[in-house]
Amino acid sequence: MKLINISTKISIALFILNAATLFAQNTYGPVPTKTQLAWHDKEFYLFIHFGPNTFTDLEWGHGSEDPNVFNPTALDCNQWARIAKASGAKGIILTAKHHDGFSLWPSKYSKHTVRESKWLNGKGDVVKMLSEACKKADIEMGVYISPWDRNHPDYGTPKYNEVFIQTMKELLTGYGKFFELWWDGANGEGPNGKRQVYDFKRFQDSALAYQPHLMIFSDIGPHVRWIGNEQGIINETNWNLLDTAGFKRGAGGPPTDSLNRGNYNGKAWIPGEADVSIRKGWFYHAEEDKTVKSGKQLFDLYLKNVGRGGNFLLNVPPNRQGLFSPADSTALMDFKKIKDAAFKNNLFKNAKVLRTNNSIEIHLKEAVEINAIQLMEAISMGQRIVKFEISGGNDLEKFETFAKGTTVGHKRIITFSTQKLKYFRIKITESKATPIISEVSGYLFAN
Ligand code: FUL
Repeated sequence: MKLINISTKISIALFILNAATLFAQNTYGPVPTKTQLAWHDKEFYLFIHFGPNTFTDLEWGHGSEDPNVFNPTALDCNQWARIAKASGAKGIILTAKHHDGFSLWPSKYSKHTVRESKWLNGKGDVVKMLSEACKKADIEMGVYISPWDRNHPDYGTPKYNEVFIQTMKELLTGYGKFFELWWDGANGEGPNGKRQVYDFKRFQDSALAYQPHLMIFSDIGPHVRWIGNEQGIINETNWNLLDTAGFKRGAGGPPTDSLNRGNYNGKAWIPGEADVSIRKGWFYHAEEDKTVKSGKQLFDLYLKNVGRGGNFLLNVPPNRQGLFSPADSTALMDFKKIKDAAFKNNLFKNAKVLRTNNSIEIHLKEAVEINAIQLMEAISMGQRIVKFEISGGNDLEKFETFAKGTTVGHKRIITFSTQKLKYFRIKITESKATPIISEVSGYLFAN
């Protein structure tokens, strides 16, 4: 095997690919847009479920709640944004309107909003407060607007589609730039006992006319897909590709297994986003304080979503004061600490790197203890790698395979029992086209 020494002593990350190699390649299959590439880089951001349910202890409000139940005593969006930023989250997606139809901003198109509540004498606007707080904390913001509305009198009639478009317009044109728009697939009955026939085509065209760089999330994208469960776990094999023909949002969506893995030959680039709550429910319920996931559990989840090429959308619901609870903030800070410690020391930092067409060798000066390797694929060129194997040794003649994986995509973090090794080989054993790995790094995660 002919090995080419392409670099020695590269600090921080190890770029296997040089620009010349990249430019000599054509893209393969569907590729991400620039907006999608930027979205992949965000990796981790928070979800906030907040509204009347926080005060009634429901998960799905009926839409008939007295707006006065919404009365946070010390709401502070700066606290949410500060903690989000400190946890490493790149943004916050807020449930501006959940299925109960209650709008967290004083919408002209509804009579069930913060304006009708006692909170701040009806002068409050959570969307405005959060958008200002996110700007201040230098993170981005997104909105969840539920098409299902259990309050609106027009729901269940064609008129509601127009109401929904105007509602979106108000939000998307009145509060600055949002990075993501979240459409839940739920389509239940409204106050008239009727279900809505959603005009998603118009919804989508309108939303993109108001904000062309929005990433729209739903079961079938068009830009981000649900990963088929609410546990935050993506399949080890994760294609950023999906076939959506014949499928709808909500019931009628692609099988959950397809959402969880993507489609090998999918026609569109629609990467997966893993949503999960830090506690049992999506909304805050005091009796669920004991269900808050630990920093370690959050890190394990991170390995199963970001570590499998998707993004991590972690729900942290504010309590009745309108604040993140201490248990949730502590878990977020622990998560940040564990994650920072895990990736602090790239063991391949000063390695000698050699490559052939389908493998990369990492030669260290001395053996290191290692239990994790992170790979990144140059996804702007298309997702190509189907399978890889990692072997190593302390003698160049004697390599043993100790880990195997399938897809790589934006990021693949592969963990294994601790090995003490000097030489490593990452071999791409199956690829749709010339594999292009953009980064390899090695770590010793604490147990
Ligand atoms: C679901 C909703 O029905 C839940 O209430 C929650 O908003 C979750 C993120 O999506 O489908």
